[in-house]
Amino acid sequence: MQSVCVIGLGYIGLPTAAILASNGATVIGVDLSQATVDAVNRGDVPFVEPDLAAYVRGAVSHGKLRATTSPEPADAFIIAVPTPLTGNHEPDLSYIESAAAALAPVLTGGELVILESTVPPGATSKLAEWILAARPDLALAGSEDLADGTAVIHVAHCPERVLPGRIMIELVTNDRIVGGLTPEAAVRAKQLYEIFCQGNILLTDAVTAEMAKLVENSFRDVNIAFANELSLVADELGIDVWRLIELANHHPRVNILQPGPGVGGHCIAVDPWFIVDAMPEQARLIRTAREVNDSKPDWVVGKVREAVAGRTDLTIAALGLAFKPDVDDLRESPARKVVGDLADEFPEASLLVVEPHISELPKELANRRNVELGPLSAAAKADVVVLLVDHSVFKNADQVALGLADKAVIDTRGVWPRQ
Ligand code: SAJ
Repeated sequence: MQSVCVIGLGYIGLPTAAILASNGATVIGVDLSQATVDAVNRGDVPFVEPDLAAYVRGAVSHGKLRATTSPEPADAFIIAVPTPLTGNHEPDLSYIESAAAALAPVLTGGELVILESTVPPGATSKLAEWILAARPDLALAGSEDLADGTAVIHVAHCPERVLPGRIMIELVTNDRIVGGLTPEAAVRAKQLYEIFCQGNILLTDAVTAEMAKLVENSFRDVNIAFANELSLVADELGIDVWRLIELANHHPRVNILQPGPGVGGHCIAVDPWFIVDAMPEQARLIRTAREVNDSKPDWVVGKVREAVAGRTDLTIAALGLAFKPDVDDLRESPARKVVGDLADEFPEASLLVVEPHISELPKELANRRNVELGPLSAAAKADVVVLLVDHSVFKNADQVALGLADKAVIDTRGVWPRQ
């Protein structure tokens, strides 16, 4: 496997391209964005990820990594393009379809095509169909009744499972699952990942590999939904849900996760819908978990409504906008939804947002007359404090200086000592 063409130079594609190139492969990175292509060719990285810039710079300066806007011939292709959800919670595979259309003309036969994007079951087969529809002269390796001399391609799925912030480490150390449309495709994909992966590379079929990624994130979503449901039940009973969970977790076979204002990020809040969309009759628990977690921001807004008790001219401090602690990532963040809804519901109130990891509010909040970004100390003058993210800086805050004892406090993460 001398040359690899990586299609999609985002959070996964660019690190994968850079690590392959740093381990001796000749890599062509492909992205529709000319700005991304130019940045990579200068040795720059268009987003923040520890150590990635050094890998990209080194690979580009050694002539092992080059970026361009359309695929070029290579021994292997890795597709790492987005698979967003439509408004109806259906997967949008159009980026994969476009990638298939773009790479099909450069195939000559014998290539390995790997899909890395998170996808619904059956998408790897669909990818092969799209490629072969564009190139009827080619066939899938292992197909029955192949005429002598027919050029073939090998197609596999290898989902990424790295944690943003640790991508360059986890690409090397994590185990990987490789699912082939044929056993031979899986073996070939394993050989490619062996270039840089030191974890176990586990072989299976494509649909099982597709499901493995979705199941990992759905498992977490269902378990967080259980904790979020308990928070509603405990609130009605007038008991402390965090103490309840802490006590129950003393059982040797119980390990309940933590409730919060909802589930965010671009993975756990999205991937379970791929299973629900594929199997709506069977995936009842997975769907309900999504609904429980997605309804939690409304519940938090209801708690603020109770605390406000009809007053209009007041200050509400919202602590945190990120989707999880100690990051600046606001994607799918439930905190962001809570703040937007509070701004709508309390137009007369001043909303102070404290998010130490950003320097300006996201557009939909920056446009609001009654929302401003401020320092944590400013929360001291608020009437109501809503803690939405368990950032270390909030956990360690001086509660006396913030005057929390004299305010209505809605601590959605259970970080402050409770009565
Ligand atoms: N959350 C809770 N309570 C908890 C744990 C998490 O409310 O007890 C919330 C967080 O606040 C956050 C959301 O869940 O809003 C998701 O955070 P996370 O830390 O659980 O996961 P992600 O989205 O950063 O990364 C996940 C990981 N998947 C699993 O742990 C199964 C990661 O390994 C995957 O690579 C990543 O998704 C991905 O790319 O799919």
